[in-house]
Amino acid sequence: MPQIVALGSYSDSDQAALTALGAVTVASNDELRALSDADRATVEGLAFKGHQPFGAAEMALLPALRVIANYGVGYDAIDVAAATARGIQVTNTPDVLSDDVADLAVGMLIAQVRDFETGIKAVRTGTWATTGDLPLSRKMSGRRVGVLGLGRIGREIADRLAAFKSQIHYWSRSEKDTPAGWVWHDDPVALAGAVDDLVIALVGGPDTKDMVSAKVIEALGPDGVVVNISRGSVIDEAALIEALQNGGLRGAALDVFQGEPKIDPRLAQAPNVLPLPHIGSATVETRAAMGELQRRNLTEVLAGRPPITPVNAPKAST
Ligand code: 8YV
Repeated sequence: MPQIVALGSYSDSDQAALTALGAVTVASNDELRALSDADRATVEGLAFKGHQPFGAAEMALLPALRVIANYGVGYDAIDVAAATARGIQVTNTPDVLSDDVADLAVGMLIAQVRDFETGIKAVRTGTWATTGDLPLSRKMSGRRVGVLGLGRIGREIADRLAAFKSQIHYWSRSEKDTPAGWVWHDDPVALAGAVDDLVIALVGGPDTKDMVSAKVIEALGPDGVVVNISRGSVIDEAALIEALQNGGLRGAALDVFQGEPKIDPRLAQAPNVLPLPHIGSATVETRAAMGELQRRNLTEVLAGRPPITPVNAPKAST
C-alpha cells in the first residue's frame, strides 16, 4: 500500500531516491485515477512534477493526502486554494534554480541582440565564405532592459544584466529595495516604453495571464527583444506572433510557450525567435538540488515537521 505517489517523469537518480522512499510512480493524472481505490486511499504524500493541472477533483482521488511537494518553483498547475481548503500542505523548490534560470535568460537575450542565429547559419551553410559580412547586430552592453517581475529569479537576472552595464528598469506590484539607479514602473506598458528589451520573470496563473499584451509589445517597439523564461501564459501569443512577423519586434527568445510541448509552429519556425524546450532549470546540478528539496519537503511533512519551503499554510498542519 503506497504512502507516497510520485506523479510525473523523473531522472534516474530522482526516481531511485523516490523508490527508496517507497513511492509508486504514475506518469499522469489518468494513471493516478487508474490505481485501485484501496491503493489511493493510503497515499499521504504526492511528489508532483510537470504542468498537468492538479485541482480539487484530482486531490479527491487521494482522501488521505497531506502534502503535495512540487518539483519546481512555479506551482500554477496546482490549485493551492483547493489544497488549503482540504488541509493539504503544498511545497515548492525555490532559490535552488534561480541561478540557472537567470543564466539562461541573459544568454538568450545576448544571443538575440547579437543575432547568433544568422551567424551560426552563415557558418553552417557556408555562406560566410561566399557572401561576406553579415548585417550588423546591436551592442549588448548598456542596453536598457526591463525586467517584468522582480522576484527571486527576476532579481538574479537584473543583477547579471547590471554587470553588462544595462540600465535596469523593472515592474513589480510594489517598489523593491534595489541598487541605486534601478527604475521601478507601476505599469507593464510604461516599463516596455522605457526600455530596449523586456525579460519576463513573472509567476504564472490567472493574475498574470496575457500581461505581455499587444500594448506592451507595441510600447517595446521594433528594436525590442522579448525574453520569456517564466510561463507561456503570460504572453498574448497572437499579438507576439503578429509583431514578430510584421517588424513590430526585433525578436523573441522563448523557453516557455502556451500549450507546451505542442507549441505554435509559427513560434517554432520564425527566424527571429530563439525557441528552447523549457530548459531553464535543466542542469545536472540544479535538478539534483530540486529533487532533494522536493523529497525533504515530502518527508518533513510526513514526519509531522514543518516543510522547508512551504507555499501555503493549511490550518490542519499547524
Ligand atoms: C519545471 C519550472 O519545474 O521551476 C519551475 O517553475 O518551470 C521548471 O523548473 C521543470 O521543468 C520540471 O517540470
